[in-house]
Amino acid sequence: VMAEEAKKLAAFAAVDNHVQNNHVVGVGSGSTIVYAVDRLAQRVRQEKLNIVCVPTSFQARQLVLQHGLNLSDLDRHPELDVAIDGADEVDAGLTLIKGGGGCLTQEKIVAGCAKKFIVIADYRKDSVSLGEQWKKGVPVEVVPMAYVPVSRRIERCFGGEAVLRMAVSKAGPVVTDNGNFLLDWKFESPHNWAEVHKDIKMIPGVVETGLFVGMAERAYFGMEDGTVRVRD
Ligand code: DER
Repeated sequence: VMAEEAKKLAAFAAVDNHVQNNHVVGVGSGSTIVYAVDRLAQRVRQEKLNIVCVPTSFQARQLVLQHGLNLSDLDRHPELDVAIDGADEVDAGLTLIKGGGGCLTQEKIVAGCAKKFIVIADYRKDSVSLGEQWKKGVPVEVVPMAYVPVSRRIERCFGGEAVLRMAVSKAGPVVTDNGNFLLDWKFESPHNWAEVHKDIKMIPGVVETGLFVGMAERAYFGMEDGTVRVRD
């Protein structure tokens, strides 16, 4: 099957296996999550499910509203039953690179508030180690005034290149939903991702990294042969 169908397979499997009546559901960002929101809306209609959704971006908020799902937030629901989100790459130990869509900060906050964090992806994200398939690097959200010193510090301490993400449909840099800039750190070798995440997070000016270490409970991969592979 094509990648889009594979995304749909993973999304449906995750929603069907992990969302129950009266659940508070974290809704991720990106393209795969669209299929999950479709399925949520379908199940709400068919099963008369009573759920509320906490979005992780303006995009996710629009998806929830457009599908007529109940919109909520962390003020009302600081603890979620389940968060479902995509990933740019998943390694054998369920460490993720996220942030290809620039929404990593709110995604990580919501994922961290959920009892279960479930990842949905197509086969192109299914790697043994990070960097095998995803070549755009690790996104790092930074306070705009600090992006140059932060970029230099990352390159000096960890190698590779940390590049300011420039917008396509807007002049200048991408500005996140939180009003910040993004660096894409194109690392050159495998790292101890838990360590490098903590080190980068401590650099003054860094808001969040796209390394999700020890957060995901399970990943569903839609495969090319139409099956769904599960990684715990
Ligand atoms: O930007 C993000 O973190 C998205 O969740 C991304 O990691 C997955 O987006 P996709 O489902 O469009 O591949």
